[in-house]
Amino acid sequence: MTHQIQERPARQVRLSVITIRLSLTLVIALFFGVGLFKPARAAKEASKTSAEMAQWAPTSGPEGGAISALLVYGPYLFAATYGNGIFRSTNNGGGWQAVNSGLAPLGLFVDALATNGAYLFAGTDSGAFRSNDNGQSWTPVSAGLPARVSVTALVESGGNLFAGTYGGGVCVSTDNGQSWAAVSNGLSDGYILSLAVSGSSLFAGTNGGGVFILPDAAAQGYEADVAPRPNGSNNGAVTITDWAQIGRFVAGLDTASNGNEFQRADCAPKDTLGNGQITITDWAQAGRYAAGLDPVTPAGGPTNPTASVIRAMISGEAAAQAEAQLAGADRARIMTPITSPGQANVLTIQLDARGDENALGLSLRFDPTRLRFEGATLGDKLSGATLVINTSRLASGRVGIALALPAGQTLTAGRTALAQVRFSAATGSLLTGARVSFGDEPVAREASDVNANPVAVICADDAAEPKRARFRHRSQQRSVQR
Ligand SMILES: [Ca+2]
Repeated sequence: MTHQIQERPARQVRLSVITIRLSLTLVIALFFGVGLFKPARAAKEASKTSAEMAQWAPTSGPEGGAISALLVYGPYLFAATYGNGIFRSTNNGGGWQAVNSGLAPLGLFVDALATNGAYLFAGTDSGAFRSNDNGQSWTPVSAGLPARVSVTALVESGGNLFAGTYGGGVCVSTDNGQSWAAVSNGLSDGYILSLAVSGSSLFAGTNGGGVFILPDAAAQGYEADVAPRPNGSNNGAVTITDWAQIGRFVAGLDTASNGNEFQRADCAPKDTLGNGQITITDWAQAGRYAAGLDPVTPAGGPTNPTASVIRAMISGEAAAQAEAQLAGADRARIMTPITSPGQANVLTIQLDARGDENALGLSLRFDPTRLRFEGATLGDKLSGATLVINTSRLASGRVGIALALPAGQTLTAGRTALAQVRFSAATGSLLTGARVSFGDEPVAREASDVNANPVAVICADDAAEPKRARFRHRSQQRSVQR
């Protein structure tokens, strides 16, 4: 945030402006009101009954003083007041009920109302409040908001919630108010009175500084800045904890929320700020940001997994299998049969490395009624690498493996043992004829080069009784988008 948070000017100033504006409005209304009832005009309108003419009518209240905001939500009409909290009507204002449970006593000075999904939000002189029961009860959600400033405006854009504050600029929440982060770079007036959304743009009306535009409101934060979840540190620093968190997304141990978190996590390819898929290359790219090999970049790119990428994964897998069959040579063979149940057996995953690989991901499939996964360790020559195992799918015979060298480092060209995976025989089973093959769930097969570009690999695994499962590069890179 570039501006200083200043002490708030006296509220009275603002109220007196409102008072003047109201009285002007009254004068204008009176002036035109007189005109409306000129005889000539009345004759022109004679065919319309008075009920058909546009005409205001009072509702039954609420008896709450200055109404600062109105919101329609489902069957409810909400009226926020400055001093008496929030009123709700279920019959278009025929009756009003105060709904201030949790709001009183601090949050009764309400400036703004907004919704996002099933949540209602109120901006008050004492921070932000949230309700998930149609206003029946409210809880404060101000973590990360500047202290002692009013929330004067609230809008939703792309699933993110934006709060305008009086003296603290604009803040964004990507988790429905659980946490907030400042998004005020370039905002030279931090006294916000109004917010509006148009397409992907966010507009902020300030107290004297004019109207500011944030062109891509969905793009909050920085590429690969994902820790701490869900907003990242949002300060332009991408560190090893961000890299580790992206490793967890890649390995399927955590799932990035659609929207801004996905946008930041999907950071490769770098040139397009992502491709709608969080894979090994994203991990490698996050490593490059964390190591300072690439300058930290404002977030952008896809906000959701894209269907075309899912198709590409399927066709990529089928293509790799077909090509592996043609190539013939690099079939995997089944592990050494184990004759005594309970004794572990080691499967080595090998890669015929080109020498520019930085990170790899893959999954193994096995018959859980015959094999039990016991663990995996890095290959002997990869002691500096990080190995992440996803064991959440063992019951369905799947285990995910992701490994990465430190950013900027590569495998040595030639045949490399990536990992040793230990299996034992499931209870009452022998291993003879048991098979292990490559898969894409929970971790998609992909290798990343040192610059976070995908590297094509063939996973050859179909033959019976493999001793080693092998990764082998195809001669040319396969495009991720097919
Ligand atoms: Ca990506």
